[in-house]
Amino acid sequence: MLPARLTFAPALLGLAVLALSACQQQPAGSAEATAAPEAKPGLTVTEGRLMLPVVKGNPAGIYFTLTNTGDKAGTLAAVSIDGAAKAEMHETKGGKMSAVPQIEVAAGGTVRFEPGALHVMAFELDDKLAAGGTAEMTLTFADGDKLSVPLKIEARAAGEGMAGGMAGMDQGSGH
Ligand SMILES: [Cu+2]
Repeated sequence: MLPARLTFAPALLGLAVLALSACQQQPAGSAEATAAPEAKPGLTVTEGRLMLPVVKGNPAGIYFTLTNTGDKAGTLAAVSIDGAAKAEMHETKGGKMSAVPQIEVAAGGTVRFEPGALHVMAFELDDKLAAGGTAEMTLTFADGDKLSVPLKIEARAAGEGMAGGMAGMDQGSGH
């Protein structure tokens, strides 16, 4: 009887410790779930950056990679930038830039927004958008789902390799 009790007690203690840690984990897990309400399942944004214009008052270029790891296609319908009055999806082709109303990201597919190609432009920038900081970008999908991510704000250096693509953009945005 005595040896049985001795081995039973540590087992009970172990159960109590397990129950305690389970209780502690639950609130942390649910807080995490509510902290990111604007996350679309299966869709992620990486390498998000906002390139400030060389000339103040010109639009900024926004570049990122949108990846769909889900099994359903997603249709990106609108982009907004916290700190910009307006943002549009554009595509540069043959030196000309035109607005793109929506972009489909196939299941398992990737869409790149990059200089001289598909990109986002943001207009009427707030002064709070400064190089070295971050700006929040919100993507709105055709089904109403949203995805918010931070963009790294960068200043464009004169004579940068992407200058050719940017020149086309500046030209197009002039009218
Ligand atoms: Cu553009």
